[in-house]
Order: sequence, then structure tokens, then C-alpha cells
Amino acid sequence: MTDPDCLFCKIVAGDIPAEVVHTGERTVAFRDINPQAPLHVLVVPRDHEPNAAASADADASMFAEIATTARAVATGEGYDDYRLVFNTGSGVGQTVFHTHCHVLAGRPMGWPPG
Ligand code: D5M
Repeated sequence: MTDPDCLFCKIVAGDIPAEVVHTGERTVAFRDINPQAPLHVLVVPRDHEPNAAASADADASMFAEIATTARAVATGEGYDDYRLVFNTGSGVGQTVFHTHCHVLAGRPMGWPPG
């Protein structure tokens, strides 16, 4: 359930440093290296899947866990309002092919997203 070549698998394993803000049985959250908002955390499942759709196929309950982890991280840092984003596919900007949920908060956000 891990990919030895995957950056986020290496972060989950502790082999690459990251600013980890949550460690759960099935999820880990760490600050994005290139933050786009005052709060920008990535929530990732420990199990390697390349994107959100693949994680849903493997275990749909993972999404509930990611959402509750995201809420805990956001509210723990004082943000009741936050945005969750799963880039799914290179065509919409996915660059790391291990499922991750962006948790963004702390500035006004436009809609639709760019
Ligand atoms: O988002 C992938 C995100 O991963 C992007 O916002 C940068 C972030 N990133 C890349 N490398 C690292 C490390 N080493 N630590 C923390 N964050 C990282 P995507 O949706 O695939 O475009």
C-alpha cells in the first residue's frame, strides 16, 4: 500500500521532513511547502492511491475521514470556514500522484477557482 517512489509516501513514512500537524491511523496532515493561503495543509491517506477517485474505489469511507481530519485541522487553527480541494488529474493541476486534500483558509477566496 506504499509506493517507494512517491513523495507523499516518503513523508508519511517520515523519510522526508514535513511540518506534520496531524497523525492518525489512516491519515496524515502536513503543511504545504508552497502555501496559497494563511492555512494550507494537505491531508493524505496513508495508503497510496494516485488520486481521489482511486481512493474512493479502494475505500469510500476514506473521504469521511479526510473531511473530519480537515475540519479538526482547520478549527484547531481557528478557522471555521475553509476550502477543500482535490486536484484529480494533471489537466486540472495535480502534480503529486498520491491522493491529497488541500485545506485552505484565512483569506477571501473567489469562485469559480482559477
Ligand atoms: O498539489 C501538490 C502540492 O504538494 C503542492 O501544493 C505543493 C505540495 N508539495 C510538494 N512537495 C511537498 C513537500 N515536500 N512538502 C509539502 N508539500 C509539498 P497538487 O494538487 O498535486 O498540485
